[in-house]
Amino acid sequence: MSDFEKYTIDIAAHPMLERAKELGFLTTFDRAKAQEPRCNFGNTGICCRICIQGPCRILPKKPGANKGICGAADYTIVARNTVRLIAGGAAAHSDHGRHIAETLLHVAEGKLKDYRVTDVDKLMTVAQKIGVATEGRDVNAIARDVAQAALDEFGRVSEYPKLTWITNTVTEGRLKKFNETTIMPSGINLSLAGLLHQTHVGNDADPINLIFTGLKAALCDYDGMHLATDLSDILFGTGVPVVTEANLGSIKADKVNIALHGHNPLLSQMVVAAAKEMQAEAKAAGAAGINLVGICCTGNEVLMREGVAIATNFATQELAILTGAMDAMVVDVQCIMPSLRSLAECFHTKIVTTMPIMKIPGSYHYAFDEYNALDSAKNIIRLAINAYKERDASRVSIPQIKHTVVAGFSLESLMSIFKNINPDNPIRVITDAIKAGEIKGVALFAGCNNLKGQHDNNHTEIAKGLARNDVFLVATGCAAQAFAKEGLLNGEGVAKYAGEGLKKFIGRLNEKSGLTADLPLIFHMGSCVDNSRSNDFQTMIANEMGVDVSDIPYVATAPEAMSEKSVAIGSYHVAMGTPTHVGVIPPLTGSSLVHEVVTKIAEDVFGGFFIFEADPHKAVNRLVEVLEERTWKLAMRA
Ligand code: CUV
Repeated sequence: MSDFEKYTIDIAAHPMLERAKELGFLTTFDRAKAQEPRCNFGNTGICCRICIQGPCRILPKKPGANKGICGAADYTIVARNTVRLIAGGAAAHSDHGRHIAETLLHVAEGKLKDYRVTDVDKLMTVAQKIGVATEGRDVNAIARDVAQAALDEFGRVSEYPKLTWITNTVTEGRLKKFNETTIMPSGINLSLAGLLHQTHVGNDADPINLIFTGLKAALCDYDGMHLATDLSDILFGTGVPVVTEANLGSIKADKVNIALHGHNPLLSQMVVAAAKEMQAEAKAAGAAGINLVGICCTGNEVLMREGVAIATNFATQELAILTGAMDAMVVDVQCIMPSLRSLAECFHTKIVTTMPIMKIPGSYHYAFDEYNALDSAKNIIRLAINAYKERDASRVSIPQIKHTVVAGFSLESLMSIFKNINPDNPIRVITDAIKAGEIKGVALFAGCNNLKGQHDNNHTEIAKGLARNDVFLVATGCAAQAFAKEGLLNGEGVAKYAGEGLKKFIGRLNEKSGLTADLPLIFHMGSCVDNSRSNDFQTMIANEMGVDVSDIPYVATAPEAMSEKSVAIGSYHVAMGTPTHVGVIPPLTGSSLVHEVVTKIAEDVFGGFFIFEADPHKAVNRLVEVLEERTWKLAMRA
């Protein structure tokens, strides 16, 4: 096996890594290797850098050094470090949500000419869900109240009322649990600032108290994600099934290629709209047109709503530039490697940053102006068209590898497929299949890439293993993109990898789906914030079964978790009662106490717990075991 094959299972990546080597450019794969061996203190979470007397690291056997200078024990340090990761993730997701909410408010106030309420049905559903009056009211008035309710989630400083998007979306059982355990937040900013205060030097030393605060922050993550999903649907439409393609082969040699990368759909949606209008300009420059491709969650957002192809996922973002055919890469926030800019120097590619909180020295910054959003997008496309004119055709080398993708499964679109089978009670399509033993339950695949393992391998191996075991699979984020690139998001994926029960189940859906394409092995639900769609799915299943979410056979897995956001997502899933697998050993093994709490004791309190298992095959066995145990318990209750 060549080094490149060891790095990633994605065969489109191999020739690009070869190319990087020829150019002398060290990719993220090389940089990951260069970081080995990792510092054991950092790797196990017992390096404390919270005050500048430090860093302190724990040497268990050295008298005096078995605690930090302040006396903090391993469990305090590990707990503080972990909950600070959660705060970072929750801040990122919720700030993204806040940005969308502000835009919706400005739309409702008639201040923005380029945005509008696209999905009025969704607006009504969300308004009713959170208690905003709709009867006889104008769309903009409702939108304003919904947007204001979302913005109120951030600045509230009193302990009541509690966060609206949690209160109105989870099961009664969860609500009771969150209140009893005092992890129910009222204000997002309040909770996150409170966490930073609590973890300051000389503050809370109690790991359990810290973990509970961490879970409170994780619920803020859930709230911010959920409102981001809802409000994005209202502004841009709720995803419906689309057929598109994925992998580097979706980059076109004869077109102006623009990659949309990051997380926030506010600008990328405008780029999609502008591209439709500007095909002629691209043709005048000698290209066959404009080709948009997505990377990371912005890519997932425009895939769901516009059918934009996926170029690649997080770990291989640099490789899109190495094709020599990428004219511009437009980035907004989160998961954007600073290395893109120096790599772009080797080609004609323009890296365009667009948000005030995400700049890269040396790249182009086109400040995104929501008041002139379409013009902002057009200017960026013009930059790409000009870059195309500088492209050196002799340096273009696009791996001709891509797969058909059937995606766009918002919960609404999934339910409308279920509705074709059971018009009166669509959710029973899945609960009946679980009760009949046709499928073993549901697994959500979420999260990133992490080069501590072979890129995309954990994602695909675990998915294939669970599919063989008749688990219904939904996915978001870079996990969904890994599946797309590997050809699992289409009917062939079902034929190759589904067990008999799952095959039958999806076959039944196919018969009545009304779609021209066969349904995929794994249902792509969108970006990371769209994990909230999966949470709503869980809630619906639990309510239909008459139990709490902590009782249903529904698991989550982040096979290649990387970001702070993934820590926040995983943590709130545990609070939601979900057994949550992480395929990378996170930095908390330095405290056996914290490790025990999150992998075992959490189950007694919340019903959910973490499973840390780097081996994909062992992970499959463990997840199937958990699903079978829950199904068995449910059958006992019946
Ligand atoms: Ni938000 S957070 S690497 S792009 S999924 Fe991809 Fe998804 Fe993780 Fe980032």
